[in-house]
Amino acid sequence: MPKRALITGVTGQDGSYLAELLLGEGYEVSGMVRRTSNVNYERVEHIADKIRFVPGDLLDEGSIVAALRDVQPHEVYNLAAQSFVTTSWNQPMFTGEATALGVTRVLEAVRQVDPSIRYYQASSSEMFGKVREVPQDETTPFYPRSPYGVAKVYGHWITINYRESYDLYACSGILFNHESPRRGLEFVTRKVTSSVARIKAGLDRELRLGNLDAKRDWGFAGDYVRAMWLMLQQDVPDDFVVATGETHSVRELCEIAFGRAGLDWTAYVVVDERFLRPAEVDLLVGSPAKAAEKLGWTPTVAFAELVEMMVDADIERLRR
Ligand code: NAP
Ligand code: F7E
Repeated sequence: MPKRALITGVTGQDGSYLAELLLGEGYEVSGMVRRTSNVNYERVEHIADKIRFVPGDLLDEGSIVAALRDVQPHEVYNLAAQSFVTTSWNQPMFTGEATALGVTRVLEAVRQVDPSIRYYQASSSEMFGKVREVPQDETTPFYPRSPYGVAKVYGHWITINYRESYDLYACSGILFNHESPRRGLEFVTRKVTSSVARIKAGLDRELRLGNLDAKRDWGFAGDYVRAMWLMLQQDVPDDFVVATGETHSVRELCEIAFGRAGLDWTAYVVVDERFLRPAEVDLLVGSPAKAAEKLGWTPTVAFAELVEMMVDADIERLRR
């Protein structure tokens, strides 16, 4: 009997990589999708015939219960969220509904439909915000700096609370930034690599960015979804930081990305105040020691390799 998994957020970056991984592990994979006026399954187009899509929305408890009753999963990966930090200041209520309360809705559905379902919660390094220690690990106190970060702290603690209250197998993965050629265009890595491709092709002449000094621990999304899966294969549920242990600035990102295309980034990048945030997270760097020790997880793609992979993919995409 193959195992069944339900992924919320299957149309997103991580959902697409996780679906590939689970199909490769022999799972029957279902993906919860919300109604939108334009159907956009681009990231899962290549595996769409192998995934069962079920309707549902994080804002609608009944639809999540119905999806669980329908799929009868052994594992639920809750990846759906309003995930763009900037948008969380423009839409703080919606971000709270989806990214915070949405977690309770999924956990409640699991508890009611089948409490033996194993649950993964997509928590975030944004919870560390104004960091209390360097590097950040599973015991580092949280100090979120955006409505998104605050919502993720709620999601993290409600996951732990449901584990402790109802004995659910529920894990929270505190994942640091992870990127890929499938990353949304608004996030800084993809904004830079897609712009490099357009500038190289003569379609654009400049790239406007915000804070070039911000530092992030950037890894490859394909590596990070394996950590999610490993968390649900253990004897006891636990929470894990998933990171590379290295940190780099937006400036370094620009240097490598433009350099890959034979361009000098200083000739094209313009700092634009419109992209500064009301409160910034200056520095993130995680310790993946617990994930390495207990899950046997290590990242396989280094920062420069990741950026170059994304630039190459964006150049190839434009060429096609
Ligand atoms: P993403 O590309 O933005 O994907 C988000 C997914 O959530 C999309 O499939 C989206 O569906 C879905 N979604 C949004 N609102 C929904 C709603 N109300 N009901 C149902 N589905 C909804 O995000 P990602 O980068 O793959 O990240 C996956 C998860 O990990 C998110 O929870 C994110 O906050 C978290 N996370 C990400 C990172 C990272 O660096 N990528 C790090 C830590 C944590 P549509 O296609 O319909 O919009
Ligand atoms: O920003 C700076 C910006 O939007 C990274 C999400 O997946 O990872 C992501 O959140 C840094 C910030 O990602 C621009 O100020 C400069 O310091 O790529 P980002 P994020 O905010 O770190 C975490 C772990 C998540 O959980 C989130 O879901 O880059 N930056 N100039 C810029 N950022 C953007 N987007 N655009 C700029 O022009």
